[in-house]
Amino acid sequence: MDPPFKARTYTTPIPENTSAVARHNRTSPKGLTKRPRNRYDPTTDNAPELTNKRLILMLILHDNTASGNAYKVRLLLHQLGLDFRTIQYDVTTGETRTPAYLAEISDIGRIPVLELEDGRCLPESNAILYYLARDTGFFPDDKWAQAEVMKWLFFEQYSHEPFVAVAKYILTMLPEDTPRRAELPRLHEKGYEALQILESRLASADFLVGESYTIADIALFAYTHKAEMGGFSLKDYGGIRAWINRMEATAGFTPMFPES
Ligand SMILES: N[C@@H](CCC(=O)N[C@@H](CS)C(=O)NCC(=O)O)C(=O)O
Repeated sequence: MDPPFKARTYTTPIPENTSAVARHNRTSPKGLTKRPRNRYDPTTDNAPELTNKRLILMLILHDNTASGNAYKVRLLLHQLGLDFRTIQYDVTTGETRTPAYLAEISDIGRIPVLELEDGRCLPESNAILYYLARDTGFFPDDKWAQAEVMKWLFFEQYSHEPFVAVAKYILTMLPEDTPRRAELPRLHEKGYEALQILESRLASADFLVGESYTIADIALFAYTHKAEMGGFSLKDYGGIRAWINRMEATAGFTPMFPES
């Protein structure tokens, strides 16, 4: 069992007195203010005045360190070698439901959201995986294989995450006496159905699609490898456990809880 997560905010030294940069200087989501979508266009805007520090425009992940959906994106960003910063939100207290968040970051009201350098914000973990992976080795060229990746992404969102992730959420993020514990038997029944489908594939294959590692593996790995936090046992799922070991050996792998 992992230790309880500690929210962290990464801050990068940045110049002051520039509106574009001020938006990057948020260390708390409570500080969000309304802002134009396209924050800085180098072809038309005057460059912000620089101090002795450099202007840093980089990808921002609106994040929560305990979220498997957010971890999918962090893992792929690491494996692609892309620089990014994160802004942390408490997902148990409505920080992603404020009017400012809904207007400025995502009308869906959840993390993860990938904010591009030009200020556009993309929600939905699997859409973000697709956006980042499309022209890379993490997404196949073959049309059939592409559709198979999509199959697993939709499976993850409809048949796996609503059970495996929600059980983890109830057991690790809510108080011990939450009435939501009554949901656990059904979540476990449906979650094990999803794990069995994964096991059927992984008992005889190294990865979910074809012979190689794709974003389908990343999407399913996130909550499957932490299923025990939701009260599931992977003891009888040898194919899944071997796949988890293969995933952890991929180049540029980063764990969900780096401090553990
Ligand atoms: N389908 C979404 C689900 C995202 C999601 O459920 N995010 C949770 C954290 S894992 C959240 O932001 N919860 C806060 C809330 O719903 O207010 C995805 O895959 O990105």
